[in-house]
Amino acid sequence: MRPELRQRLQDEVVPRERKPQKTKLVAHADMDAFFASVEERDNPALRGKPVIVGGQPGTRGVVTTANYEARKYGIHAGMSLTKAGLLCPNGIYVRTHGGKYSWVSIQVMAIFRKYSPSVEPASIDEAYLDIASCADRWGGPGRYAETIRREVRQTLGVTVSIGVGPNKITAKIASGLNKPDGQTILPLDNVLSVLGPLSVREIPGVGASTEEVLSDMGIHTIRELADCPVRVMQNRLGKYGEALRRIIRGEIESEITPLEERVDDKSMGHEHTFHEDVQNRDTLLARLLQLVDKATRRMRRDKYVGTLVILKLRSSQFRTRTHQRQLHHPTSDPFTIFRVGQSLLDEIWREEDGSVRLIGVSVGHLFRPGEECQGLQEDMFETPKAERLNGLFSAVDRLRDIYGEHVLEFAGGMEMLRRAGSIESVKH
Ligand code: TTP
Ligand code: MG
Repeated sequence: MRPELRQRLQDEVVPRERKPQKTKLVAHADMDAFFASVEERDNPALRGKPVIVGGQPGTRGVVTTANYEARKYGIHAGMSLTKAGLLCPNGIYVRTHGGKYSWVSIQVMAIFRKYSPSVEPASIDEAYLDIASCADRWGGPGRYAETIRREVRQTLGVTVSIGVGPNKITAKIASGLNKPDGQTILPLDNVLSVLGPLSVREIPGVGASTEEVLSDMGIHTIRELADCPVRVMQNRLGKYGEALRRIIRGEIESEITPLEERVDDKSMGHEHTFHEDVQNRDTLLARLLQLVDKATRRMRRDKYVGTLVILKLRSSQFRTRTHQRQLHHPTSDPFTIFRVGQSLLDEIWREEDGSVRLIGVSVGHLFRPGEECQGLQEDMFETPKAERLNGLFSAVDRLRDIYGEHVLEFAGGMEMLRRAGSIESVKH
């Protein structure tokens, strides 16, 4: 986060308890079609039309978000602008205005802080609020959520959906059930009455491979997962499986870590100045991969995950540009971070822009995941894959401890260098 933004944010923050606290009641608030809603707010001519944020169709780059109108055409975040253009040729395509969304995000978080002693921003447009001690003051969680939603709508002209549950995961599922501009309050004594019929894929962190393991076990719905005997769960999915089952039954409390208590802006990153300025995308990507590898190695060592990727480029004329993206889930996975770095690079640089003197990448908003979320963020429930990758990374880290950093390089990076014909240019 830029220092001035952080300062503005901290100015809004009332001094509060320093220790992360466990809470029995969590609200998850997530803005609706966030970037697109801000664009619609600022240009009423867009309202009611399919709005796609990211850039012009046919250009390199991806959709960052689409409003609900555009989603009817099958457009979603991450889709290439070329494909979006084919699916919805009459859509309104707007470029991404990152600074504007960051400012709205700061204002939204400031509203949340008026309503909770402990607010944990989870990405640019979502936060967890500890509401155990304050919901009753507003007449219970339902009224409480309505009050916050009204204030956000009236003050900022955009809408937010809210879910309330006994922990972060259940609250996050709930916030998605009545989107856009809705709310869902899970009954604390029986969360399964609402969550039970949903597919296990609705659980944040459960991806295709965990779904496959669960499906093998005859488990498709959240209720079937919750009803599965602990032993069976432990056998198939280890401690993650056991935690998953308990969380979904509402048996595990969450820790809410306010921004000011995160290690946050002590981001971890690396940069490299080329011996000769570089104008080849593959060479830049190969170097990016190595830098990501180094940064994530430090993150793994110190057990950090982060939610912000920042790419820095300096041109041969010493013009420096940085570009950043909030991630959806905290991660230290080099492949995810590299992919985001790559798309940032593609958004701000073209070969015809000239040569690059320096490239850097860092991961910000660092924190150590709380106990209950360990393994639940990102795709950690992709256990077979995650365990394999974790095993692989720790073996690689050990070899590097012994033989030095360059004993092993990512094959992808080597391949890109070969393609670029510049394998020599990055020798250390
Ligand atoms: P989301 O909360 O996932 O999406 P959303 O707010 O657009 O829509 P909704 O919550 O109603 O489903 O993401 C928040 C913002 O983050 C989104 O508006 C744009 C940005 N974003 C990206 O830049 N890239 C991505 O791949 C995604 C998923 C989101
Ligand atoms: Mg959102």
